[in-house]
Amino acid sequence: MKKIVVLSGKSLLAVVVMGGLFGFLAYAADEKTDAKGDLAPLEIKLPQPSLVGTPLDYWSERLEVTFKKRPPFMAPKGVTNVALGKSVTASAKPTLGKLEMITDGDKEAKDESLVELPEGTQYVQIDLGAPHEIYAIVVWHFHAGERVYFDVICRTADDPDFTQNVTTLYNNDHDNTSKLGAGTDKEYIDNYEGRLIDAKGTKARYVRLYSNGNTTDDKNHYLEVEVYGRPL
Ligand SMILES: [Ca+2]
Ligand SMILES: [Ca+2]
Repeated sequence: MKKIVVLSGKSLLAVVVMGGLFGFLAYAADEKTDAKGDLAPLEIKLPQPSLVGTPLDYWSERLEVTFKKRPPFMAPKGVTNVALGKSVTASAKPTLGKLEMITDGDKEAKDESLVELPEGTQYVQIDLGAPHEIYAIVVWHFHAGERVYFDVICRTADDPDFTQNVTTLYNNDHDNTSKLGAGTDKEYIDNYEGRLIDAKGTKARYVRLYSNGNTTDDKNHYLEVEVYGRPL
């Protein structure tokens, strides 16, 4: 025998309310899709890959080894390299090159493009000139030959002394050599693609990048740092 379900007034009301709720959820999901639609792959101008150099004689269980190209990085449309031409300071005077070369757009693996800082934990700091919403930071240390730079740490802040709103975006100093806290990010081999650090829309004016020597020598090097973002 077939059962006939008769909805009472109350049940009908519940059905209507539930229907409305599902409709709202579907609408909210659509909104998310729309927000995603405003993303575009970052256009990062890459330097020439370097084919000469000494192969790496280094291994660590924390070393990331990949033979794949970096997949496109999605960021809101209209985001550009806001570090280009911005002023750079550092923890020490360069022993090669000038600090302004870190934001001059040249990232070719040539000696004349290289900025070198002395041995030990050193940092370079970029002043974006105003608070920005930051989506990605790309750093090229030196990619002529294979090198791993040690204790790579990337932080952002609202003030030049890094006391206000300090955010750590990358830290592969697993044993806290640089006394900024131990990090769990991977070590990696520098190459022509640079290292892209996901900044997840962090709001800041200053970007600081630390390192502590590399597998070839004890010095610290930079060809270029790019900061993809937009003014707040
Ligand atoms: Ca440069
Ligand atoms: Ca360390």
